[in-house]
Amino acid sequence: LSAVTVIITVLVYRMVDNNFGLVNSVDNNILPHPKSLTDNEKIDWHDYKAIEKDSKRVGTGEQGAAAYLTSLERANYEKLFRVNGFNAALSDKIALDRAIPDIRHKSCKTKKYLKKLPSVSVIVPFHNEHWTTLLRTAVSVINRSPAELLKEIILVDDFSSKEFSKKPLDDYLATNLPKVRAIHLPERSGLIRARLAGAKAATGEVLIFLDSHTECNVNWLPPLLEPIAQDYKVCVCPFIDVIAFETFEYRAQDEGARGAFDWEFFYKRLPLLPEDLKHPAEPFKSPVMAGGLFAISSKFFWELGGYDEGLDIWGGEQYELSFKIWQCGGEMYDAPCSRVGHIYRKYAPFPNPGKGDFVGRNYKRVAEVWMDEYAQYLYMRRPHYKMLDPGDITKQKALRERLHCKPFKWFMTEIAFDLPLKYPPIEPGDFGFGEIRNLGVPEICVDAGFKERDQVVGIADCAKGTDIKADQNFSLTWHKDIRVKGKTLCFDVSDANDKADITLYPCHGQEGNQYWRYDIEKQWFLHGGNPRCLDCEPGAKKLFVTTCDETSKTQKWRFENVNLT
Ligand code: UD2
Ligand code: MN
Repeated sequence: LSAVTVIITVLVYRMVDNNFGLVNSVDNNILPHPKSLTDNEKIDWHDYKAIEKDSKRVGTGEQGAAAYLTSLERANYEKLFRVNGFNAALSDKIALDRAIPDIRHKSCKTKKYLKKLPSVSVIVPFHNEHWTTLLRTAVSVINRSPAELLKEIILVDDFSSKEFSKKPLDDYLATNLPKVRAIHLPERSGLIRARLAGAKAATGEVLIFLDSHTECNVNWLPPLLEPIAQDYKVCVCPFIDVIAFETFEYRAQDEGARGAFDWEFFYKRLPLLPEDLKHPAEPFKSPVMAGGLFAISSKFFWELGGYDEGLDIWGGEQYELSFKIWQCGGEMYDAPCSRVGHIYRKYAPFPNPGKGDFVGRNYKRVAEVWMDEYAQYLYMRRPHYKMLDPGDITKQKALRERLHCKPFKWFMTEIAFDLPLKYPPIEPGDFGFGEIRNLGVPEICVDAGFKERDQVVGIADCAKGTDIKADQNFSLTWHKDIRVKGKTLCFDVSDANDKADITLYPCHGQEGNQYWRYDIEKQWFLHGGNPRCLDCEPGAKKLFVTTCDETSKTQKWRFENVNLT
């Protein structure tokens, strides 16, 4: 009898183990009954010895401070900057195990997490990554992860041409970083298939993907793992901090936001919801991930078919996986207590490997498989996508069918419900457009003078739409900015002093310095939240904003066409 009990117990434990101890694989929407009290036990995972040691470090770039090269050291600067898109010469001066500031919300510092957490494989694809930024990524993972949770780090070399990427790297890892190994792909495969190769080789219960120029911060791992331990169909992203490409200074990008996109598929961010703000240390739902840094159970990743293998080189995979997760029964969260720094490069230094518009093809694959009728909004802005051949997508469509994934409309209404307010699929018409004519002085109009970025806008004689030497056609768009017709340059005022200039600057659509309104009754163009009025001095040929004055005649402007609806 007791032998039978032992066998059953072993079986039960094995089954439970495969689900990370806590997951009920039959119905993941119902939290499992705790096996025993100890399963829900939470502990303080902080490594106080390491924190103490880090706090004492001094030197170049230590504690995440901005660092600089001396004039002698700048010899290498240009060359290394050009091939990396960041200050790689400076990286070489900074310790691989430098300390970075713990900028988590204060309530993260006392937060406890489940004692029983799944094991982890960290996967880092890289193509021609610089030696020290690549190794710093690995070292920060090792030094800031509990050893018992970290199974391995797999660096997937996507056919790099820098010679140290092969044998010197393997040798270095074998001698210095035994938990880290490299896989060398025999041809350029792109970051998506590189991640897939890493995921196939991984043995951990949870896969964590990182870019090859990142630094993990204090106690980054438990906040990523706990939600997955509770439900294997949850994907968790850390907060992505900024490592400045020039100085390697470490700082927050903001206080958190929900991931989104616009209809050209640029990654965008939506504000947190009121309930998210109430619990600053708790994970909150995010519609899409930034792409590079996230944790997902290996089980769920492969249930979702991993990534679409047809996605080439770079781009689109963040949307594919995010849509798939949400539409096919999973959830995605951002965990504020997990922070990882990332070098946002100044520019991508890799030449196109002769593959044409691979980003366009990737986007089209994602749109065709996952976005249903919403795909048209992408094609409206990029009409040439209609002609692009996305290749064979039958496998992806079959997967969507087999997993009974929900329609994109569900994703848009339930998860990304506030996205269309900020990024409307169909852009509303302009509030007004045409000539902006002064009512205080006859025949004076606003004139952009064919100026470019960072140049000041002025006034000129009104051209009445005929003079090709005039640049007097403007629109007040639904973004509440004033655009020069035919350009994506906006009227921008950054000076708080009186009679501040109006400068042309690329439109950002975020109001602020580019926020304008037209008051039809007063005939004022109002700038900013603390409004000032558009005004001019015809003698000095100057256009500016100043305190609004009901008695001023030069503050009155007639806008040629105003949309009254
Ligand atoms: C962002 C993501 C990135 C990825 C990308 C869209 C973050 C912080 N970064 O752009 O992870 O989702 O959007 O695809 O969210 N790589 C290869 N082979 C290649 C090209 C790149 O292995 O052919 C590696 C590269 O070394 C790096 C990673 O892929 O480790 C991401 O590339 P990136 O850093 O150029 O992308 P990024 O951060 O601009
Ligand atoms: Mn990156």
